[in-house]
Amino acid sequence: MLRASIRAAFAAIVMLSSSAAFAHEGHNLGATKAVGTLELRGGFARATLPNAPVGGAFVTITNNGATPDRLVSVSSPAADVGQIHDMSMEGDVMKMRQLPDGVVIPAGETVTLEPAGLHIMFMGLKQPFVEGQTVKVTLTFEEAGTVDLDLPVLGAAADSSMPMDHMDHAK
Ligand SMILES: [Cu+2]
Repeated sequence: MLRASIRAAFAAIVMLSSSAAFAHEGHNLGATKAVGTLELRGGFARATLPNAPVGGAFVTITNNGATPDRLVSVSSPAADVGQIHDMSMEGDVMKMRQLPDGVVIPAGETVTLEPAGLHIMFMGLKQPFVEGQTVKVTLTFEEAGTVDLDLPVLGAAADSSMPMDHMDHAK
């Protein structure tokens, strides 16, 4: 009895630590892709619950060029609408807002879209994002043009950083 529960606890720890290690080493993250002077790496989407209306996607963008570029739009065949969002603390409350002008990628700099920060939000999901599968995403940049990514779907652990009002906004 005791032995069984110790074993279960140990297995849970091993699972947790191995998935964390994988994420760190980038094994689970999307392939690096270049478009124009931009390099995109470490992309992923977050698993969603069945019937969840929204899902988040994240990627790191480096601009190796001498002029700024701008991420102007996002889309996916898996969702009706893609938006670019920012998240910030207002007092004790996490607030989310759409960035209608997109995100500037300054020359020579890296912008990271990540949980609890800038992110891509898909609304009207046609099916849930399932861990282990991939989501096709198209990013459009002002200068560099469009780039297609196959984002691996990672577990929903970081969803705890997503505020509940996420479900309501931008409807
Ligand atoms: Cu959002």
